[in-house]
Amino acid sequence: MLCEAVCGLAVETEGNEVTSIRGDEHDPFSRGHICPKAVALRDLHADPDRVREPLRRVGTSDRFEPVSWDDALAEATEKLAAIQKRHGRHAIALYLGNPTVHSYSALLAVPLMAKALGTHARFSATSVDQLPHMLAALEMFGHQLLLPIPDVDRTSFLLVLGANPLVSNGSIMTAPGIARRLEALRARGGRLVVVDPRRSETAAVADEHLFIRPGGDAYLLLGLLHVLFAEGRVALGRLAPMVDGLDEVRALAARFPPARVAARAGIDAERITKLARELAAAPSAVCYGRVGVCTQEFGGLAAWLINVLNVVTGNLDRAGGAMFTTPAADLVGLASRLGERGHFGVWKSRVRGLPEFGGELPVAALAEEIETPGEGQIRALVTHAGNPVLSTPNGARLGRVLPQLDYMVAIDIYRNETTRHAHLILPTSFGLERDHYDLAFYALSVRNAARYVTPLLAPPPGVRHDWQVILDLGIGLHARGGGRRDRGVVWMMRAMRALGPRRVLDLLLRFGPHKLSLKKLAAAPHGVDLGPLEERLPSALASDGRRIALAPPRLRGDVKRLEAQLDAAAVGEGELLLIGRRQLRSNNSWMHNSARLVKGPEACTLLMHPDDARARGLSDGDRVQVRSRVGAVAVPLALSPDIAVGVVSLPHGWGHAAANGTLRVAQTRAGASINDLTDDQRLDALSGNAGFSGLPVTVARAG
Ligand SMILES: Nc1nc2c(c(=O)[nH]1)N[C@H]1C(S)=C(S)[C@@H](COP(=O)(O)OP(=O)(O)OC[C@H]3O[C@@H](n4cnc5c(=O)[nH]c(N)nc54)[C@H](O)[C@@H]3O)O[C@H]1N2
Ligand SMILES: Nc1nc2c(c(=O)[nH]1)N[C@H]1C(S)=C(S)[C@@H](COP(=O)(O)OP(=O)(O)OC[C@H]3O[C@@H](n4cnc5c(=O)[nH]c(N)nc54)[C@H](O)[C@@H]3O)O[C@H]1N2
Ligand SMILES: [Mo]
Repeated sequence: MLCEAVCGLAVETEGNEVTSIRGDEHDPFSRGHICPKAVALRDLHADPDRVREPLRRVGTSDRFEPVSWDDALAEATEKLAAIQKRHGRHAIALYLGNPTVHSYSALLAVPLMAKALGTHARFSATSVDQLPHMLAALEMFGHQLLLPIPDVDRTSFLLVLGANPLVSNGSIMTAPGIARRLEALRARGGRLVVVDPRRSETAAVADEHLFIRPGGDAYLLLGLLHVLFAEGRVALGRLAPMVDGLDEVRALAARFPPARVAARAGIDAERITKLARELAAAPSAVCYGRVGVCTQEFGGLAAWLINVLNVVTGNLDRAGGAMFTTPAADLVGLASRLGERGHFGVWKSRVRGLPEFGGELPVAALAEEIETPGEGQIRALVTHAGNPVLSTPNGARLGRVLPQLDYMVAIDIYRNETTRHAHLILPTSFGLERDHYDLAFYALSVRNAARYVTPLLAPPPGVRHDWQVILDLGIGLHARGGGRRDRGVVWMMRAMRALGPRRVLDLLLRFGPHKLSLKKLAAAPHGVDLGPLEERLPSALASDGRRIALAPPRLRGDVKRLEAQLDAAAVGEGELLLIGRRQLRSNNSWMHNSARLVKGPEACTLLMHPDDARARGLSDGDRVQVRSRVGAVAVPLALSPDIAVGVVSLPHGWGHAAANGTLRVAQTRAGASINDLTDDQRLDALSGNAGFSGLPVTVARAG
């Protein structure tokens, strides 16, 4: 519902109120696991600050007034159609936030609406998150969503780069109760090694933690590959006949001996060599990388090289390695069969020429596309379940330019830092108020599993379901002459509006690999276990000839950029490198209005190593100003030996001071937004993904 771990919940209700939320011990997959975010579902359901009826801005003021759904939808579709008729289809931008992926019905409705809208100005949280993984999958396996999942339950060696599953609960690794799974790994004699610039909660329970310099992962990975090739430890096993490009990778890796990359990675050459040997010697091993390797300047390279490492150690598609799922509702399999694999760079953004990926442009380009006049300028914006002012690089700039839009519609449950700029807020049901199936996350899961739940609570009377609002916008826009003339899409939107996405889900399950149905799932309300991951190659590959491209030219070509930085001076005088930090009682930007989650000591603090503090004459608890090229924020300092020297860390999703009266709990715990510091010009130049990690900043006592 709001988390990739898909934990089963045991919820008790009285009338339309939740009286208790616990972990569901009968769920075969999550076995009772739960975290504080799930318990907070009840706070959000009952939150008096939630938007419970459509709101329309009064003139140009900051005030909103209630408006009927009919009037709201008529206004929105008229205005949007008029803008498209006058300025062209691409004058409307669409931004899809992270919770879109957590609702199967929104996930099914959105692509239709996006198609009907027919704009190239599509954006989403993908380009501040997993885009590099998707690019690597597209280039190597032929489909952007063929993402290999670490088989944590069977591996004997888990190498984690840039992920903190003990706090995040696992990402692109749906693994409820991950702490238990990691304990089991170690109990059966396996090893857990975590590579992170901070001794994270996960690093703290690992056999070994290696501090890495932010952005150093691609260097480390090339060093590991160098050793494997140089020492003849490459063993593709049964993958050998499916793999192209091994020689190219060998030639590349030859240029990066550990001694050459060690300083840049911040890890000793001997340790790199030893790590490569350990990986090769383990009965099974898997390298797993997540947000920390994606949101950096070499995210695409790191994501690619992680897959390469798993292939050349023979660990792709083998038990205990990195495997592909067999989901009960297999959207990727279906899309592959229909020839829809994803694409990259087919068009470019107008101002900076950044590449589209899967039909979306990097969100780092959104503000400049609104701000820069000329043909193709963005005039209107529709957001669904997104808060880009707090979640995208240089979000402050976006916050400044949103008021320049001719029109903005936000489909959201809150009036927050982003949606407050809308002309119209369309509120939706949430969480326990709708039926639920984890369409996206069972495809990214460490075991094959399935569970469907019916709604437990009635939504507030003034809201509609996300999918209804999304489809009504698409259908209405089309009726008013906006969007793209595409009868097929309009027909599909009308059919889904009439029959409901539930029917589509049922069909996906029936025709899926496990031949399930909603009826079968209804008989198993705690969910069904469909067994461990299975070998799926080569049949699951979507590439021509079902081959694995180990060295796609685009990825290989980016190594030049990495090499060019190898010897460049990395850090300026007095500068520190900023990284992020996820927190257990926080979920990106939008759960801070739950008193249960935000109580306790201030969470939005800057972590710094005591040596760096001493050098600046700073002490624990000082209020400091953190400054980057684009902005400055003031936050309290927290000293800790757990962060690497030269690195500082600030969590994201905070900065609620602007939510004047509309998020009454969050504003008392406002904090500051790290994305007032992150730079919209600092990207992974290959993929267009945000380059949050390793941002140069200076820190001084706040004046
Ligand atoms: N409680 C909670 N859970 C969440 C979320 C949340 O906000 N709160 N968000 C959800 C979402 S949307 C996602 S995508 C997932 C993310 O899931 P994860 O990726 O597991 O979560 P992060 O905590 O961001 O982990 C990234 C780690 O990378 C490290 N890091 C930073 N820079 C570098 C680098 O250059 N190299 C390396 N090797 N490491 C680096 C950071 O210190 C951090 O420990 O979490 C999800 N779960
Ligand atoms: N510096 C830095 N920035 C980051 C990250 C980082 O690690 N560091 N992490 C990035 C990552 S991984 C992600 S995924 C993005 C997230 O970026 P976004 O998706 O833009 O932001 P969220 O904070 O998830 O905001 C979700 C919005 O959806 C609304 N919402 C919640 N549930 C529903 C629902 O059911 N229906 C509707 N209609 N609305 C709903 C909330 O009110 C909120 O406005 O942030 C990214 N930003
Ligand atoms: Mo994310």
